[in-house]
Amino acid sequence: MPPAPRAPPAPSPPAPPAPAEPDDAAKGVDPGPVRSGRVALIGRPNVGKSTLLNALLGEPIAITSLHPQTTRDTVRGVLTMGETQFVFVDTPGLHEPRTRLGHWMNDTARQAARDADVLVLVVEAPRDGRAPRPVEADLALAGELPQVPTVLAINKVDLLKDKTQLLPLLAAFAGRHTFSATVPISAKRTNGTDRLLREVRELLPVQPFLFEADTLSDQPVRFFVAEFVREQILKQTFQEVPHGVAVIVERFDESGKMPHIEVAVHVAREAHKKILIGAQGQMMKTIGTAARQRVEQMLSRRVHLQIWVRATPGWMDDPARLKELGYS
Ligand SMILES: Nc1nc2c(ncn2[C@@H]2O[C@H](COP(=O)(O)OP(=O)(O)OP(=O)(O)O)[C@@H](O)[C@H]2O)c(=O)[nH]1
Ligand SMILES: [Mg+2]
Repeated sequence: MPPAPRAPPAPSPPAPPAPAEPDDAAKGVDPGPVRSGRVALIGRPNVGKSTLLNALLGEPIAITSLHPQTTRDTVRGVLTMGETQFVFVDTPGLHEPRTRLGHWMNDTARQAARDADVLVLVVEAPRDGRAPRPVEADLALAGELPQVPTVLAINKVDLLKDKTQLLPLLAAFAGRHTFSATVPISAKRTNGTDRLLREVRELLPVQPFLFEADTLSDQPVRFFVAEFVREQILKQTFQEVPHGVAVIVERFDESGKMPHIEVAVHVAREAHKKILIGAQGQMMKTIGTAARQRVEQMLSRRVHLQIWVRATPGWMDDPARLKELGYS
């Protein structure tokens, strides 16, 4: 199984042409030493970590949604710009867990933070018309970060007209952790991301690249296929259905003309199976078509995608099932 390619499938995942840094060499400016390292994006659910990963990479590899706890496992994306290689690690949102799955997600995020060379703590800007106070849970999170160089990214500033409202936040966060820089951003509009990259670069260790310069992700295609199916389920269903869904690729056969992929969708209740399949299978058809198109876009080739829905009650609290589904 090849890692995630951009186009076409290849043993290592090709990335787009390196985004041009200001051409320092042409201007006779020393571009500085080669730096690289792991940069973990940490924060509460729904603050926009995955949207930020996609904005930084210029490729939508991480799934995003209106629902909190969209990201379940780390998603790694590599960005190579000139003399710098950023290995971004998107993480599950840290939350009060109610299931074994939730505990595993939190453990995964905390481990990614400990393994990182640089952290980006992502928090939300206050909205217009609301008190310009930091969210207490964000402050608590800042207080428990490991001692790793950290940039504070205040996201969703597109929703805030009066930017002076950010000032009380800066002081509050500075009281909980040492931040090397604070950068207001809008991940959705790709605003502030250039400055964020410059701040992070300064904190990366001087060391050779960790991956080939054209790598987009070191995770396999089958990981992204499962994620793209889950993304469509998140988009099409509501309430408890999306939280109770796990997706696993059961077959990825590349022996024929077109890759043949079979995916199992596990739902937490029998009733959810009916919802997902829909009247005359219409819901599953919509999900399957959209997911197939995303996979084809990533692989730059057509694929055959078959989806099976299975009721697996209680999987989110069953250690054996969690292991089978890759959450262990
Ligand atoms: N207005 C606005 N919305 C944003 C911005 N960034 C993200 N969002 C929205 O916030 C919601 C959550 O975004 P995600 O990127 O999935 O958030 P996340 O932090 O990865 O969430 P989890 O995976 O659940 O931890 C989505 O509806 C995004 O479109 C932003 O800069 N501005
Ligand atoms: Mg996410």
